Amino acid sequence: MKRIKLIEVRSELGAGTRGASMGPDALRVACLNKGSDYFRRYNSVVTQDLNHVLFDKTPFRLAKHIDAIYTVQKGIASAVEQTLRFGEFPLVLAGDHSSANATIAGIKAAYPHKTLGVIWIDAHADIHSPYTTPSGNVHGMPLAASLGEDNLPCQRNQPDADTEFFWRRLQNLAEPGPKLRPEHLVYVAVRDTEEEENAVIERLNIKWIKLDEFQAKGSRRLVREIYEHLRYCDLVYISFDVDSLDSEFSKGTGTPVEKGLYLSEAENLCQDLLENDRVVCFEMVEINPTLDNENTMAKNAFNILEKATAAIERRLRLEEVVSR
Ligand code: 5AB
Ligand code: MN
Ligand code: MN
Ligand code: MN
Repeated sequence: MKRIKLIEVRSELGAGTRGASMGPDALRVACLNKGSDYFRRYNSVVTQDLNHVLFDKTPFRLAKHIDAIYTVQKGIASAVEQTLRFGEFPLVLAGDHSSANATIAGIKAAYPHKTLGVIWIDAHADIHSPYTTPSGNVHGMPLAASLGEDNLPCQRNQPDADTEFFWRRLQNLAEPGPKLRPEHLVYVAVRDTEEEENAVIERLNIKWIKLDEFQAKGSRRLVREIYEHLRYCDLVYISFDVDSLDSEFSKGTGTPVEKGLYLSEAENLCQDLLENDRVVCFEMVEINPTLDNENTMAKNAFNILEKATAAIERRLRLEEVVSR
């Protein structure tokens, strides 16, 4: 790959709290205040957002605004696909985490015959479906969409036909069928899940690295174990929800959770993970400056982003030397 391309997704339709669509802009403000040239260095593309529909009441109680989310996701998937086809590294900065289903679909569209691994760094498992969701917020569902999983054994809601129609569209975004296999997914720092999620994680035998294990083994060793688990994957995508951080450092996000990653732990983790040359995409999501004080969340996240980006740059330079 030649260079990094930023994909900014200013949508918050999948979140339960308003304001995350300003997350990418909050990162820009953090960058300016730090005197960094980050956002000048990289080309960026902004995908279509439909935040104006938030002023309308959504008829989809079990997947709020799923019709508009589907349109937004088509835009994200195609931006990610184009970027990869152009030989660039898509770095996605998104509002709410429902974007990840589209990012995954975009990667699969660019590489239909390759096996994709996903490393999910989050306080939440995001594996609900309209059949199990406690909130109707689609940012809690992206992995179930990518896995093609409804979790019917744990069903507790009955979505109407229109909701089911759009849910199938999300599951079949870009190309028909599941984009991810459960054995190719790894959770890191996930610590706030519902019973239905625990059951599906167990049924699908998804690898789940909890915080105490991370802290006992350290980033380097765990990263080796993660890639050992993903050894059959040709490509890897890393999804970073800022609520993976301890709530002390993540007040500016919709669903902060205590007992999370420390800032330096997240920096090291992202840096070590991104040194692997199978990683083709990184995503950072869920910064909400309207819930914050002095833009602290974005400042913290921007430091992580700079470390992660530096690791990607080192790799791209190495690849260039090797290919010469
Ligand atoms: B996030 C919850 N499981 O489904 C739900 O922030 C929270 O993208 C989802 O990880 C959090 O509403 C979604 C209770
Ligand atoms: Mn999430
Ligand atoms: Mn989360
Ligand atoms: Mn969140």
